[in-house]
Amino acid sequence: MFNRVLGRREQEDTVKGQMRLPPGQSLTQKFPVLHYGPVPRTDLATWDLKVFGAVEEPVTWNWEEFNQLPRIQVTLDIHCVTRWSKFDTLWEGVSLKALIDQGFIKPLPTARYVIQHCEYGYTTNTPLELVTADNFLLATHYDGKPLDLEHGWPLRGVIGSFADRSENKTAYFWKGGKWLRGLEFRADDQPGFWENAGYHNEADPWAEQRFANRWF
Ligand SMILES: Nc1nc2c(c(=O)[nH]1)N[C@H]1C(S)=C(S)[C@@H](COP(=O)(O)O)O[C@H]1N2
Ligand SMILES: [Mo]
Repeated sequence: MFNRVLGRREQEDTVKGQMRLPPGQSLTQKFPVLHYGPVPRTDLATWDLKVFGAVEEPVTWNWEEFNQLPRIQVTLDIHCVTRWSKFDTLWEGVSLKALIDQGFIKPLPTARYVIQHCEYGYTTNTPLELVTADNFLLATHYDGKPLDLEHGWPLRGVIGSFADRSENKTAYFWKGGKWLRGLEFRADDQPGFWENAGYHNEADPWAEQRFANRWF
């Protein structure tokens, strides 16, 4: 009798009670698509991911090579700056932390930031400690299936919170680049697309860091 799908509002009250709803956000049961510009048509035969900058040796993986890297699944709550949050989203892909721990990527001691480079020149900047935590993933799959084209197929960055908030540092979802093609390690920070457009550089949803205050 009670095993019907919960309504949006009931679900929202539940996650609110669990302290999982950041201030100013509301729960969505859908999966909105948000990006600037067109959706790229990627050919897996020519796709690659380049790791460069402040690393001991630059690395380039083609699609086949990328798929041989160690894989994990992560369940995250994701928070978009446009005020929707989506809970218990299941992602599968490659952990940047694992790639570094296992010596696939060797950052120089000077590396402090990672710039995600995407198709058509979209970039977003992330501190190294944020993208080497367990709540950041280089994702190929959402909910058990390859990413939809518009959600970043074949590869995207994903950042979110764990349900128990064990990993406190997180960022709004724009800090996960869709159609990812490069990871640039840097000693100095370099604002990305939305960060240059007036969005907050750190973008912590728990602190409601939506916009860079100086503009308002
Ligand atoms: N390449 C690229 N990645 C991007 C964006 C973009 O414009 N281009 N927008 C970001 C923003 S603002 C959000 S909220 C998420 C949305 O991901 P979704 O469309 O899968 O919900 O992608 C992020 N990654
Ligand atoms: Mo966004």
